[in-house]
Amino acid sequence: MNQAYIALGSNIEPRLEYLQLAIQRLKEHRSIQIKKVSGIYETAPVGFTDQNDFLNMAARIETTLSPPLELLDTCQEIEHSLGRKREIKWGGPRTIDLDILLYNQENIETERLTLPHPSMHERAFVLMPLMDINHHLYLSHIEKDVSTLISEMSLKEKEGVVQCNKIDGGKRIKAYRKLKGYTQIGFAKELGMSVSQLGDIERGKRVPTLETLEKISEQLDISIQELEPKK
Ligand code: A4P
Ligand code: MG
Repeated sequence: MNQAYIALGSNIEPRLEYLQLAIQRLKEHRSIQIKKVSGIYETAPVGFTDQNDFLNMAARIETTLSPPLELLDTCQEIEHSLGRKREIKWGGPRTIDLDILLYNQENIETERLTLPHPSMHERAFVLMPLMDINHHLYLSHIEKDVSTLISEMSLKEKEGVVQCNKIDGGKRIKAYRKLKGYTQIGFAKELGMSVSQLGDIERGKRVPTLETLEKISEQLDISIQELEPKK
């Protein structure tokens, strides 16, 4: 059996649905078994930055598809079936992108396929999901494991990659705030923070401190557990 890691990304709505559908198609494929999937991360676009934020995740699979070009064909069929069009030549918006990161320990460089994926080790939106799957995953082509690579990344790179449970926490704060009839400006004032700070929390871009959460829970008269991101 061959072991492979696949990175998935979408930045055209409904993003979550595209990810779910792609995982479902991989699952349904008779030559593929999904062994583990990562959490879902919302990530700022890298490269061509004038486009929507992505949702990214990764999966570890086992497959009898061999050589790896057969797996690439399958990934591209799934992309196509989910409406993927290639309008901007590189790195533009997409309903779904399936990249093969690793296929066993193979090193391949052909026109259609490069393995390991050439930029995987530089991208927080690939490495953070991979770390969910396997902390100690060792990338032999650069002689480092995933957690070391992440620890070497700048805070700025990592900040652009937010686990979705934080987004959910922010959404809940926004929903309760509206329920209680607060405007964003009014509520930010109550909390002693700026509107943009509160906006970042509600969009899941900033993790509220415990102190802020306590204030929010007091103002909205709900338990702090209600506000915490779901684990
Ligand atoms: N190809 C070569 N090697 C591989 C491989 N290991 N896996 C070829 C998959 N495909 C591989 O890919 C172009 C060609 O790469 C394919 O024809 C295939 O034969 P594509 O999917 O058609 O086009 P693309 O995705 O726009 O190009 P590419 O090179 O995959 O772009 P990137 O570098 O992956 O950039 N920011 C965030 N936050 N999250 C993202 O997911 N993705 C990109 C795409 C840019 N910025 C992003 C994200
Ligand atoms: Mg791609």
